[in-house]
Amino acid sequence: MSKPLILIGSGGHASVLYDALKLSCQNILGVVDPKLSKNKKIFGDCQVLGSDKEILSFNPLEISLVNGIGIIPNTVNHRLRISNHFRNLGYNFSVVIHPSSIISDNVFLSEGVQIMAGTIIQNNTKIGTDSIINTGAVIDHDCIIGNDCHIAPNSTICGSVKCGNESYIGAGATIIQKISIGKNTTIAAGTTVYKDVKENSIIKTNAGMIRDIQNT
Ligand code: JB2
Repeated sequence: MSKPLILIGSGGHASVLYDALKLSCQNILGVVDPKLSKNKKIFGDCQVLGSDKEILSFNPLEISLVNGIGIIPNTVNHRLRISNHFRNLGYNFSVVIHPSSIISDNVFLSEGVQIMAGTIIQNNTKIGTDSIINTGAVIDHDCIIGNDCHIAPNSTICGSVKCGNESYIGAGATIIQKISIGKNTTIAAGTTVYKDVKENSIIKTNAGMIRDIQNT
């Protein structure tokens, strides 16, 4: 039996996670967010527990956390900061899997991975800690997705792609087979990537071809 859960954050990403958790019949104790008043309801019927310090009143062995703060370019550190803070206090982060996703039995999902509605993940793929595989994304066979990545809605990662830590693959982007994407890289929405990308790059779209690689 899985542990009761506390969801951190109450923005758009958290609301989508809440639906996925409810559909998979998880026991959700409530949401923490410093901007919300305690004992109110959010997302329809979810209890607001208060600010992050409320988590400390729960034994880390008896609950799990869900990081509801999303990853958009330049914000990854905030999500990371929250995860690191609570892991250092002994809490763990639950894997979230929307029941409509299709995931091969031979896929490795690390702690805190979040798999949203309608995703497909094929055989022998590995997803790193806390990464988000967002709505309708497809990740084919033999891929390695690093830690703290966001594979945004409707993006397509073909077979045997490697994606470094803290990388962001924008909505509708396509990465063709056997490509390596370096860590901390942003692939803009709609871009098609045909060749390897160095770490710390920003790839922008131009009719599906790589136009611009800018080292930051
Ligand atoms: O330290 C914090 C904290 N800092 C911000 N602790 C807690 N418990 N919550 C925190 N927050 C809360 O995160 C904010 O008060 C806010 O409720 C939430 C961020 O919400 P926002 O809607 O701005 O972003 P998001 O992270 O939910 O969604 C982004 O990323 C998703 C992946 C958006 O860009 C979405 O469009 C995207 N789908």
